[in-house]
Amino acid sequence: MSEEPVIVVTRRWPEAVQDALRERHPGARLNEADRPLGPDGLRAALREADAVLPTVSDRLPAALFEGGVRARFLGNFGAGYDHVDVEAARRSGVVVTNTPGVLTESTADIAMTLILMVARRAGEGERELRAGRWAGWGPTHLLGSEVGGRTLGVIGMGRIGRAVARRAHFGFGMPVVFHNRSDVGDVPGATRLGSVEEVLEAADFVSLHVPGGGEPLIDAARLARMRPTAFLINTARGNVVDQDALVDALRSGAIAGAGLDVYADEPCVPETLRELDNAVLLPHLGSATLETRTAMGMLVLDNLDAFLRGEEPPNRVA
Ligand code: 8YV
Repeated sequence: MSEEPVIVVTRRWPEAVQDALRERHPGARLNEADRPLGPDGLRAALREADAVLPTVSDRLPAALFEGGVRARFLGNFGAGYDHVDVEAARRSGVVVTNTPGVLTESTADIAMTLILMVARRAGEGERELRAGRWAGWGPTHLLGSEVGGRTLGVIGMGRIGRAVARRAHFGFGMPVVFHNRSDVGDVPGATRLGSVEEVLEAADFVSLHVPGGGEPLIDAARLARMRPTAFLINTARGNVVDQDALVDALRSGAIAGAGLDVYADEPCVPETLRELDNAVLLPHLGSATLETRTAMGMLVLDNLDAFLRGEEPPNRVA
């Protein structure tokens, strides 16, 4: 690309990344106000810019690519990209990249946070105390479940699944069972089972680490395979779980609780879920550390610059 490319960043990024982008591409359009562009703004960005750098908060369905776009590069700030119709992007000649690897540890930490919070009723306790409802220590006050020694079931043994398994097994002495569609070789401290159902039946905590998109992997029938004392942890994507079926399972006591960081239609979280005390609900914090978000942004820039130099970007997904 001989002339200075038009680059649109859809959200505000950590300062160090914005500084690096300004240095490399002084004309880049940043979004200091951090107001999501929305469908019209994204449609316009795809038509005005050579490179658009979106996040999970930007939906890019096929309709936005219809009629042709100017953009040749979509550098997603995030590992998951089910908010982008990558087939439509490919058909329009747009290269898509993501940011895997750099958010593994922070996302695994949030999965462990949810495991501990939901088992030990930490959210309930905090709400009680802050509301001035705590009447003092009691032998039967807010009794939770032990975590150490309980079985963790991991569905999707990629980078993040492994990082959670490592924490759980070596940090908390938890036996780990897992399911992965393809063979992933040996995972220290973990046993591979033949199906999702076997993991659901065996685990005290089920942690999901699969990509989003398509039909929910965990539907009513699969929730029914879990133990009534078990907890479901989701740091992957909201659409991996049938959210209404989950509400039913939490209400009826079919499962003991859930720890969620992601939702089907973010940032909407239905009242039916918010009113449940046995659900711990975080606002998509998986990768939310300054270190990780900075590393994610730098990886977006590396992919962008490789593309602009005419090289294959390191994290191309389409
Ligand atoms: C990111 C995530 O913060 O990377 C992912 O897939 O879910 C998050 O941790 C988000 O995607 C930013 O776009």
